[in-house]
Amino acid sequence: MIKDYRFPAGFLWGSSTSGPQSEGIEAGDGKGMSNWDYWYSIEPERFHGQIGPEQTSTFYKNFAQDVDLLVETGHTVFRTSIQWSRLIPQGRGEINQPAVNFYRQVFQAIRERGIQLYVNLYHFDLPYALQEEGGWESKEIVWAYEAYARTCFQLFDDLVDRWITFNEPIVPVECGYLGTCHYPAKVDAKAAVAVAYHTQLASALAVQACHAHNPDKKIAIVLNLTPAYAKSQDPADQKAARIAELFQTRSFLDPSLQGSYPDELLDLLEEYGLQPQVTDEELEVIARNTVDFLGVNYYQPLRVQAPSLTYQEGDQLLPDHFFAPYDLPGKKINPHRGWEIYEQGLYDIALNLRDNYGNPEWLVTENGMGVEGEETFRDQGRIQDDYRIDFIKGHLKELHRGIEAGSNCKGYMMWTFIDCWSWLNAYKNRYGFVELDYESQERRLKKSGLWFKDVSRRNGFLEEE
Ligand code: BGP
Repeated sequence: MIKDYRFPAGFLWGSSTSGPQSEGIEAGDGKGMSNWDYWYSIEPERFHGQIGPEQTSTFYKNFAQDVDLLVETGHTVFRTSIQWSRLIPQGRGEINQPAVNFYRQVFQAIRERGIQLYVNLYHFDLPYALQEEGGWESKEIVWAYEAYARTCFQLFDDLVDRWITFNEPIVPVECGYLGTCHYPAKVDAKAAVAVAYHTQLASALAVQACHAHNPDKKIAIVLNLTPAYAKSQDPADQKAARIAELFQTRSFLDPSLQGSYPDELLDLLEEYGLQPQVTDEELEVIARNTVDFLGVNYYQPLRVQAPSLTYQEGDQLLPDHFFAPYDLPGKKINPHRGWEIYEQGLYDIALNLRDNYGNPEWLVTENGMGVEGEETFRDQGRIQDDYRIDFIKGHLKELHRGIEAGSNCKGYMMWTFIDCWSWLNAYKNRYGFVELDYESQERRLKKSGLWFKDVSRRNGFLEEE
């Protein structure tokens, strides 16, 4: 039997990228140093192949050609981000005029093709000058971010369909303050909590500023909603999953959508002496400025079990004291990235939003498959990435099921339209609908790019089942 996976009228099809992963740095472009640029300058060996953030997929130079590729791959929506360090090189104060020209040209080019444009203000990239002042550990950065957000609304609001405050704000918390794969790569739970709180406050201030600038404009936050699945029904495993979800998901989801933090999370912070410094006014700002819609990035589930580590007074507090990873036997996996593939996670997210968060409007803002050595799949000049098509299809089927069950999802954006630079992994894993020949900078459509155009045109796909 052939099943028609058709999506609701007006459903948006596209992809996401970020400024720091796509633009690159050109001589004379006036860009200031970001935390990534700085980290690469002092520890290039941390970056795969020692390829740093200045050598990304050269969107700064080639955006006109890349925007054509958006059309060729059926985009009706596209998300990118402004680099704070490009627009305001020192984080505060002077604006870099070439950056204004660049972003206006890019945004105009996208809109002229009838593609909806979602612009994110922050994708893991802080101007280094602000990092030196303490980065997100310092509340001062919140006000600097608010001023930056206001500047963006003033300069670009006429060209932007929808705004986004932050991409995956829990990631810099986890990776930069509880782990070591983002700068400043230190492990300090109290600092991690302060960073998370300051980011949430900054997000709410940007929502407020966006609406003050243009009451009709919608603004979201993008969260990696990784559902936490317990190893078993055992109460200790169940508790571990609940706490993992509190830390990794609900710490931003609840304040962003409902305006307040879960009591259980606040109790835990108090129990371990981790509370950040908050004022009633700040909590009021968070309460009053929830987002208009939500972006959801989904790659993999989080499988957890009861922790094996017990916290002793004086220990460095770690997530491992609350939950331990659980390796599900026989799981489906993308071996290149080491991430489990669990399509049903998207359905579970859809229902969680429907049932526990008042069924807000949301979009999938990232989902994708990074593969190493894709050139081995080249046949007659084109990368035949059937694995990527299967990956997307599998997730779209679960999304379709969630939408049929009433969840309010309005679009799907893949990560990403062209192979791009990826933080510490640089160009190891390729994600694009379009192949980037790193040496020649030549762009070539992959099979998935052609397939996606067809999906977008027919607003879904047919599948023999
Ligand atoms: C998300 C980020 C993206 C992108 C993607 C793929 O978490 O928002 O910036 O990088 O993951 O992950 P990676 O690049 O680490 O393979």
